[in-house]
Amino acid sequence: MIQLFKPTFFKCSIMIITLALSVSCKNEKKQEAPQKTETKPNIVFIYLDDLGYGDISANGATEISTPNIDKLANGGVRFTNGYATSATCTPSRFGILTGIYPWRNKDAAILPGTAPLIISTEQTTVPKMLKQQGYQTAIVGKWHLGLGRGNVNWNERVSPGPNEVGFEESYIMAATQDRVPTVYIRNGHVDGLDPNDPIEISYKTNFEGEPTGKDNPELLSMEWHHGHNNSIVNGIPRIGYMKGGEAAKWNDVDMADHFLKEAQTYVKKHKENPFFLYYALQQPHVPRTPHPRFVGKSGMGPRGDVILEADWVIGEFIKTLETEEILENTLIVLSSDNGPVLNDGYNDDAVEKLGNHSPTGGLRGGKYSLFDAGTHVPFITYWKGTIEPTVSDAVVCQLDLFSSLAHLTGSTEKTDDSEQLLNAFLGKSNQGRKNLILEAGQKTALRSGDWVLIPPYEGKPVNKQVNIELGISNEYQLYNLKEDRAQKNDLANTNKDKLAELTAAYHKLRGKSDIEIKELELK
Ligand code: NG6
Ligand code: CA
Repeated sequence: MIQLFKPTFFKCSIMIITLALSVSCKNEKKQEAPQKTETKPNIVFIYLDDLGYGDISANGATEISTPNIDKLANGGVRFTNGYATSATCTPSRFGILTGIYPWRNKDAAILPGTAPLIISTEQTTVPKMLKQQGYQTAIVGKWHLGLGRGNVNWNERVSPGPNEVGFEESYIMAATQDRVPTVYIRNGHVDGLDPNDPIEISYKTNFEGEPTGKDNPELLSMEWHHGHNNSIVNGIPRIGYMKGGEAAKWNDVDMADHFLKEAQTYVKKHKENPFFLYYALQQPHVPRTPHPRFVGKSGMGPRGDVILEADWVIGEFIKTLETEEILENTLIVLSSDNGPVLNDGYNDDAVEKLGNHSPTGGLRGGKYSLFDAGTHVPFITYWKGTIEPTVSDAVVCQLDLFSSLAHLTGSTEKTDDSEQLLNAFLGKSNQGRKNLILEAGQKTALRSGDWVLIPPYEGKPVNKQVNIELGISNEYQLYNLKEDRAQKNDLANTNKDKLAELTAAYHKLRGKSDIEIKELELK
């Protein structure tokens, strides 16, 4: 073997490296300018839909095994305090792509399939920012941020959409798997549309002669529990009414394989230059339709089966990065748009077959909730050969990816809401953000250090249909997550100082002036 370094040279290099490291550590706090020698790895967001903190074995699940996600978690940074901005899909997706708190946008709430685009085409987004840095950009999977400007004609090019907010290529489902239109859309065009069988969509009224879940139970292969009783596609009753577009309708059971293929093809075609791929999987959102290969495999019914399926496609996707020899040049961020839910509108045994599995991993609440499980989700960063495997307790939010990735790639873009936490994302620092505003159903709470403050709200404390506590109370609630992970002990009455401190911090972050905050204190 050739000896590359003579011992003295080696010693010397170590000294230089140590010196450089100590200088860079000292500069860490001050350093705001983008990195001088920017690096441009491929960047992939693997974004799951409704996957809970406790749904992966890397986070402690014992009843289900997710070896491929675990490989990323155990070979990268596994965040124990990683957050989506919101407890539902649309606002979280708005947050991760814009770096702006979704509660600043009144339209960032669960959208119907006919909703107009809620990201301004003027807005800087993660893909736009990366495009400016020379990246190729694409989305494959779930969109759910609206399309068009209202009254979309699905038989022409649907625009504006992902391609108008920074994605050079898009292959998406418009909203959710349980909402019409149940078709894939490539760069604004419905994939496989027969012009002689045009698509019509309405979220108000059915089209004459079309069967519905409500009136035609005999046509159903999956029973609805609440909502989900409009048009029937592939035996599954959906939200919203659809007519036409037969040839273009997706096949639910191979959706995961279908998106995987798109993602793999994209990688193979674009690997020569840096790319950003937002790979937004549909699992384990309802309707849960595992491919026959996975049916019955989890023993937990379809919800468990589609988690295994998601884990498998993630494994296949990583294999592609490996065989294309770009895994070591790819930063992967894996997370979920919101916390878990069992019965989200279909009778699919998610409750009945749960057994001892805890999708929240012991956190309180779930999807839709201001309690922690609504937004506290699996969060992993992985970059083979660059990120050292570690577990991080830093509080990080998907919102922070915008400024952090800008910093990584040499862009000066940032937003007020998105904190630059690149060192935390790369596992080099345990320093996360101090304060984070969390959102559920357009109500907000504050995570501050180990503490959570939930302000008083009117409304039902429990969503009975999904059987989830929403975190709503007409009193302030205060929890210390470090001592009380399950939010069982409300300390609002016993720790008045902390309550006052966090209340002031919360109102300040939500934009109240000092005078308004004083007035609130006096009440
Ligand atoms: C709710 C749906 C639920 C799910 C959710 C969106 C009903 C009764 N419930 O309105 O099934 O589709 O919207 O989920 O219709 S999300 O993860 O995309 O935010
Ligand atoms: Ca979701």
